[in-house]
Amino acid sequence: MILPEYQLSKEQINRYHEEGYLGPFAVCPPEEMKSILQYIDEKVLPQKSDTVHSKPGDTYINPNAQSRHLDHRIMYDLSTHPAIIDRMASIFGEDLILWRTNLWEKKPGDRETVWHQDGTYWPIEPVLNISAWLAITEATVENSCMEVIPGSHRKHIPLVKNQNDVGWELVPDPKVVDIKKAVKIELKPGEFFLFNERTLHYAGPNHSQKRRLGMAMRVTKPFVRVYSEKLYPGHTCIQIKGEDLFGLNTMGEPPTA
Ligand SMILES: O=C(O)CCC(=O)C(=O)O
Repeated sequence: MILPEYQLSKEQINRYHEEGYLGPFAVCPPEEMKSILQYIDEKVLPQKSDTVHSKPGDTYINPNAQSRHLDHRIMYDLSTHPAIIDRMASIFGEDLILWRTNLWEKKPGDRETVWHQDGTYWPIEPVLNISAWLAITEATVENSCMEVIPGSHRKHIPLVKNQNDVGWELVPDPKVVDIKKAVKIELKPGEFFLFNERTLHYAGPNHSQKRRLGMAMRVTKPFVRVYSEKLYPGHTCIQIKGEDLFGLNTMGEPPTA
């Protein structure tokens, strides 16, 4: 069941399909993100774990920032807030699997996240996903808000060798990426937007003195095979809505604490 306040209209669903993204929406008012930020800083990001690894292509991501909804209830509850999940269900239907989350931190002076299409790098088949990018701190043009190219999800951009040294080995051919069409998505803490697995997106360098932290939730359908073992040993998916009639994936339970 979708809560009526989070049900997207037909017009919004059409816009998502036309443009490859939708939002912003809010999970909570900015003040409520303060305690979550404090929790992340104290309990999530500093925690070193041998079982959490980054993957090629994720080399600049703090390994402790991957799928922490699997070991922190607060992160699980945030990732699966009905304001996010019910809007996703308006587009994808009731049966949903959360297969990954990422915390994305940009400290003052940090480099950009290059233009990319997520699905190119992901171990899922078929490549079908809806992401939410949630601002934990404010995300502005100065401190590296996300940018998207509307309609770019319609085609796969061929990959070429990355010419700069920002983490990714292969990137969509910059000659084909029309950045004049980019839309900058500034968000207050607690706001998020939705985007497609092929929507071209980017986040600029952090030119400000303010740190920027966001969290991305990756959600798919039970008929999609998720190669969890390619993320890291012991990684699991979690059924977050509806049912799973396929049994294709390694499933886990939400953390209790
Ligand atoms: O936050 C960022 O810098 C990039 C986020 C991103 O690429 C994603 O969520 O897919």
